[in-house]
Amino acid sequence: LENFSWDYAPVLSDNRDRSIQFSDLPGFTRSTYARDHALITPESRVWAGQPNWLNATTAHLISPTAATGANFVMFLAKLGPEGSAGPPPKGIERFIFVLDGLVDVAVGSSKSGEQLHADDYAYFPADTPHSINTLHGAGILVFERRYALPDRKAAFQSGSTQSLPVLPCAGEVFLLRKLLPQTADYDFNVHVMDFAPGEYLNVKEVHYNQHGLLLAAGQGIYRLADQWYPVQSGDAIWMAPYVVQWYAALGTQPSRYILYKDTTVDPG
Ligand code: UGY
Ligand code: MN
Repeated sequence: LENFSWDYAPVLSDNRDRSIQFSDLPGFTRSTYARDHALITPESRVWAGQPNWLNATTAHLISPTAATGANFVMFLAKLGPEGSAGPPPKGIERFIFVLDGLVDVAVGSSKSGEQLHADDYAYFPADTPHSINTLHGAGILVFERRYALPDRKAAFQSGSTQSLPVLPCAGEVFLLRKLLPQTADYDFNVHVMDFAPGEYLNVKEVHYNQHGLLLAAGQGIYRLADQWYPVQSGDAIWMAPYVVQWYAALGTQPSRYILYKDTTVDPG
């Protein structure tokens, strides 16, 4: 170190450069898992291969461990060229949302199916053989859970987020789209919620449903229980039943989040 040239310039900088990556600080992360909520930020993701997934890795963010009591699994999957997903376990339904690349999905033994782009989604009912492949690579968000409605029947669904209608939501200013049918055949839904900078949830929500959230764009403050977390795109959030939840979109870009919500839990 005797001849090291010390640079004192950063000491006087006000750290307002938005390119500063706090996640690069040794030992620093915004990630936290609490009793009734969690924030899982990109620097905490651990990628691993999964049985029967080919040329693919997944980063599991939420799963029904004893610690969380979650009733669903949420993970990101990166598929390399000619990558494909393995089947979910027996009794498990699956929802995918394409974040990047092109994904070919097909149901049953059919070889030709549909090609999904970023912003498109597909839902595969439990015990429905299907394929999820990519030729050149893709990134997807996946929700899975045990189908809880033995007397009902859910059907394969697919579509593009943008082509869905914006639904009325009394007292709220965000734009809401629901990606699955709002019928008693589905035990969860996936909401896409868009906020302009400065917009926020009117209701400081407390409810019996669970959530898994991926902030797909933007920045803001998420309140969970009695904590206020600065959040940005790429962050994932787990919300247990009855956790206090509230969001304010900030910064210069619109916020969009993709939200799992169980719909047929018995509130009693
Ligand atoms: O539908 C919902 O429960 C949704 N508004 N919750 C949320 O954004 N945290
Ligand atoms: Mn909610």
